[in-house]
Amino acid sequence: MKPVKFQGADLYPALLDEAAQKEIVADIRAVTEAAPPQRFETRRGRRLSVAMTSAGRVGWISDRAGYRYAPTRPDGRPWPEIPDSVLAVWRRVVGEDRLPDSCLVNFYAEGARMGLHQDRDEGDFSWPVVSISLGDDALFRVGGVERPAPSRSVWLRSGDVVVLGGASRLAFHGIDRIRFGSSRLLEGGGRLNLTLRVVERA
Ligand SMILES: O=C(O)CCC(=O)C(=O)O
Ligand SMILES: [Mn+2]
Repeated sequence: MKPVKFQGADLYPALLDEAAQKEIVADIRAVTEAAPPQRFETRRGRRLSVAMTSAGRVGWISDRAGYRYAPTRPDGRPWPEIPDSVLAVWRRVVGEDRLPDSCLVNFYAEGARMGLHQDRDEGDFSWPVVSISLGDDALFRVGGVERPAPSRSVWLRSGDVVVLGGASRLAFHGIDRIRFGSSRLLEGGGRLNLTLRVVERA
């Protein structure tokens, strides 16, 4: 499938059919049962509205010491493995040469959002960031590599995949809001976003 360009990012609308989405949701449920998502605190003591957990060799955490990738969960245990159904999406849009070592699992309940930011804590920006949308629609905003660059937003739907690579790898992006209850994929509503990244330099 050929992607659509949006603000330099590659957008694959409806890349995942319903069966593929359901398989991923079931596999991610096993991840969240082993490592329950939590609303991390920021350095300033604010709680993020998005609940997060991770799979893979390293996971993203935040606390009063700041945010970072960590080889273990806050309770000291390792992160669950990235499910094959999720790695299969990376294989389709990036290839086999290198697989991601981190999968951030973001859960957006009603009212959750994510401010404009860059993904820049990884050791190797030559690999793209692959983001999988599941569940409720989300208004995704993408700007430029410099913060003042104009930004535009697009509604992402369940099964859509976005790749931030090349010139867009360090583009500012965020989620303005979700349309709570717009999808029936997740029991109880909400949005699940999986963000695959190569964190460790080869
Ligand atoms: O939820 C999304 O679509 C974006 C998530 C994101 O940008 C991140 O976790 O860094
Ligand atoms: Mn991001």
